Amino acid sequence: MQKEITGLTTVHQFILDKQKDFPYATGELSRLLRDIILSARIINREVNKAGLVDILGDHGSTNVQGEEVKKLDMRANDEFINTLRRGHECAAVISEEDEDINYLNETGHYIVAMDPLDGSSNIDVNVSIGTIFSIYRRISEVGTPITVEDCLQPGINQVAAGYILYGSSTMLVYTTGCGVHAFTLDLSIGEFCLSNQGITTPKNGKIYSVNEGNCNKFPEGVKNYIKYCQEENKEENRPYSSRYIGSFVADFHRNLMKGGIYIYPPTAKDLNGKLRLIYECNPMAFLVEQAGGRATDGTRRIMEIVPTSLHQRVPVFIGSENMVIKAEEFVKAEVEA
Ligand code: AHM
Ligand code: MG
Repeated sequence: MQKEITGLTTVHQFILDKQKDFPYATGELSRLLRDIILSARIINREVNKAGLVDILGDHGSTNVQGEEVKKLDMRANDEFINTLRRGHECAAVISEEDEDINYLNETGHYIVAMDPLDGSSNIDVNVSIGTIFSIYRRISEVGTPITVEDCLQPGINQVAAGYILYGSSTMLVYTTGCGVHAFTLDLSIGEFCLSNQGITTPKNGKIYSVNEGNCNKFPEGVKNYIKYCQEENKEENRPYSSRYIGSFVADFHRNLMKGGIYIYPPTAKDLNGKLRLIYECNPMAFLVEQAGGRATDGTRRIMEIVPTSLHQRVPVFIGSENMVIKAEEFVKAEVEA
């Protein structure tokens, strides 16, 4: 269960306190997190202005200063990369928005992977969106050029991961492998303040999240699991509730806190589903496992899959442990039938 919180702790105080537990820590990871948090605060400001788009100028149009107005997801991408470039700890950034690796500082120790603004189809309609990030230590020697292998590491190599949810309030949720902690942005002081320490997700939930509009294109095992979720069974608390925002960060966050399963399965059109292994699935898998949950592609642990390309997609079943195990049983039953 979550620990009780006394007083106000900012995310920076919290990170520094945690760093003291590791006497050999150099502070570089803390500085990297600080840069990510700074970018998040700037993006939060932009996201909050999204409704003013008609006044400020639409995407692709020219604003009052004569500059072309960029899409918000591209602006978020630029913001993160520029801040990380100035910070020196980051050797390279890989992003859902960029085809290739962004090479920053050869002397940096870390690779940052990110989806700068996930669920961006929701921006124009004022629905929650999010930023997802994860951090890897480079494999190649510091001071030499970053290699593709540095960027294609399995999720088990992540040293930190997290997301920022731009919702009814703005929250930062992250892990460095010692539990999952959440911070809420207090706009009056401009700081993320500790709101949930040591989050654990329920082993069983009552929510399933999947785009049911695609159901006809799902594998039989997934269709059967959805039917199971909808069946009447008092002892097992079914039927479950269906909740799907279409913003991975928001759907994931709700399920993390309340218990539930999020599925983006293979479809007849996209055998690997839609979500990206490196930018979306690995960070969430790290978080959910740290909170006591589970993440697989139906058969394999997400974090053990070795990526073969930067933008690789993967089916994902993620959330409360027992719900994911049950969904896997349905997937397996189809394979064996
Ligand atoms: P995006 O990275 O282009 O925003 O796409 C990812 C989003 C997720 O946030 C969301 O869960 C999913 O796509 C929704 O997809 P769909 O509309 O196919 O259900
Ligand atoms: Mg995305």
